[in-house]
Amino acid sequence: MIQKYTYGAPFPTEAVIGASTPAQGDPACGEISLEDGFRFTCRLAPDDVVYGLGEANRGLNKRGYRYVNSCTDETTHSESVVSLYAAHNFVVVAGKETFGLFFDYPARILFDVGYTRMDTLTVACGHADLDLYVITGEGPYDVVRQFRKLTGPSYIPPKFAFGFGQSRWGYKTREDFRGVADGYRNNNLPLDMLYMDIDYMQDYKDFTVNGEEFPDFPAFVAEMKRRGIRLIPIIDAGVKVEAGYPVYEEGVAKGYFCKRADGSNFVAAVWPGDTHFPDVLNPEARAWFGGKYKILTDAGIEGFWNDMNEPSIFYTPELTAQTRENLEKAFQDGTYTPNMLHKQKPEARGDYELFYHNTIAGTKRHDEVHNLYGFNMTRAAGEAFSRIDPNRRFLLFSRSSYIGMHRYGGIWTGDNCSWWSHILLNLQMMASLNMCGFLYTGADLGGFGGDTTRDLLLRWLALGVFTPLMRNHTALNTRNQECYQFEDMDDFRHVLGVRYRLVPYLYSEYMKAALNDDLIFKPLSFVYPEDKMSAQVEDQLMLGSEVMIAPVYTQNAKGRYVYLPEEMQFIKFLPCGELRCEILAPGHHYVEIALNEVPLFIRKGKCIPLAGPAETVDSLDTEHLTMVGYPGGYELYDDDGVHKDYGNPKNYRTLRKD
Ligand code: MIG
Repeated sequence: MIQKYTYGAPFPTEAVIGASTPAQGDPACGEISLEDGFRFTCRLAPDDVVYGLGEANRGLNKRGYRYVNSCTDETTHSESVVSLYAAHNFVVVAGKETFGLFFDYPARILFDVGYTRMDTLTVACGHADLDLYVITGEGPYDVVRQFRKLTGPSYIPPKFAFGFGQSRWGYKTREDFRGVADGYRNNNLPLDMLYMDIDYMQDYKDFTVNGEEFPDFPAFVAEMKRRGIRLIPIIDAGVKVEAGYPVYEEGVAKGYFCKRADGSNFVAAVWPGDTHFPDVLNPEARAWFGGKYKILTDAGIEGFWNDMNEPSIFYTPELTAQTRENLEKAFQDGTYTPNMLHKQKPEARGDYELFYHNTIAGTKRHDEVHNLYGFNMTRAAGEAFSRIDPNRRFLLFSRSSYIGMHRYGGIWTGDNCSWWSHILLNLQMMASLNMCGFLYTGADLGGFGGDTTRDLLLRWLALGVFTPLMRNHTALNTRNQECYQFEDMDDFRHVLGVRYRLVPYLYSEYMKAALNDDLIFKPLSFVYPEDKMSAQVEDQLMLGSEVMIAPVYTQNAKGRYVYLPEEMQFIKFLPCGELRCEILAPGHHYVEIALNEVPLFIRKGKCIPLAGPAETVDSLDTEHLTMVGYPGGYELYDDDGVHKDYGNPKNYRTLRKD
């Protein structure tokens, strides 16, 4: 059951599209205070687990810390970070009593999950204008599934998006891209996508291409496509202020950019220098900005990643003036410290109080609707794609997001680091994100910030093999991270190869989850509610209905401990191409997993299909699949991967394992 409690005058975020029952008074599961903004409080029993929060730091069980949902460009995801790029305001308290809470509120909101007091959950925000949805059900999984119905179906990418992609901030020239394509193709390393970071643009102007490097961009897109590679360009939120640049001029003429209080266009400096932000909370402006993606789809582009849409701001002219004043004063007072020059975040600086949106609910200052910006930038693109070609799927994922955006695109989890702890964080986030509707998602494999190592990349890829978005991405000036940059390339060829062998299964499970508002990744406790130990497992996940995954995430380890709630078949993909299968009894085991092996576990009585090797998704032979696991059947979903004919019964076929 879903009950909706309305406080004040909520902003229409459009996160929810499903049905709920309006309720009177306050929810029975907690206490509400409206004294100072809004505050929800409830007691947590000692064994209660708190799931959810989607893209957030720390474990699957969110207990023991605080999280501030305020979309932030955060480049160091250390343990103490409280805000990342997204605001996914959904939690499930599971235990003594089980219920889900969705706080549909578009601005900064605090989740204190046993931080101030270990036995207390507090959710607080500045204004008592929100809808609170309280979901009760049979258990956490049931609650999550009801929530997923409430917020609508997840985005479905084209099938090629299940291939492997290579990215790096720093590829600039045609020769850079050709070089990476050669590195993969000439070494028979599978690859489907090459990502274009900001340097493909002319002076960082959205929807432009550097004309000197790419004199005939459609021809270059076609050249790559002939090699089985799709180019996926980045789009940033800010539109460069530059006379003669059509996107800028049109936006100004039509009044589609965010405004200051005095009605002038708000200026924020980002990569292009001064920019204006398209007012994507205004439906007309959103349609206009979305329409610009057609410039690139007309050139043959089939996918995009939307960046900097928290929105990230380096500085504003207002801030620059203010900073100078503060510094001058500090010099005079003798209170100057070098810290004063330290880059603060736009929220702390007050940048988000400097501009306004023309929304469906009237004029709103940005800080009041802050968490909806990335959502609506991506929605702009998603809605535009349905106009450009209603029956075709485009690849689309975003950095910033709010619940509701999952209907329009996926997300990547932003600027992680080449740290072992971030493999585990990647795993844990996958399940939390699925709970919030984000199915097409993944992390920068190998790590974005810092220098990767061969073993870190291999272990991380062995997790990435299972994440719908499988992309190796790294920052400017870091060590080369493409799979052909390391010794014994065979190991990389093997691990990437396992991904392609699994694509029919992963795609099938993705589509079933998307079409039934279900999850691909689940905590073990969702599948084994009776098994007490399962609720404590933080480093393994259930994948689809058949598989459990347990990646190695510590350096120099030769294997790991794993917990099995029931008998399972332990499968290792060996570098020679063979599989090693072993039945393991329920309980704890130490399993050996070499650096060049990919482990997975098949649940008792289940089986999964495997394809033969391939170097692109398009060249996979999905007709001839072999089955592994226990004798029985598997219902495979498959389709052309391009169009939207999801309801066709021909998309299902049953495969058998003897
Ligand atoms: O300020 O476009 O998270 O993936 O490589 C950095 C350059 C801007 C941040 C993204 C990252 C991307 C980078 N961008």
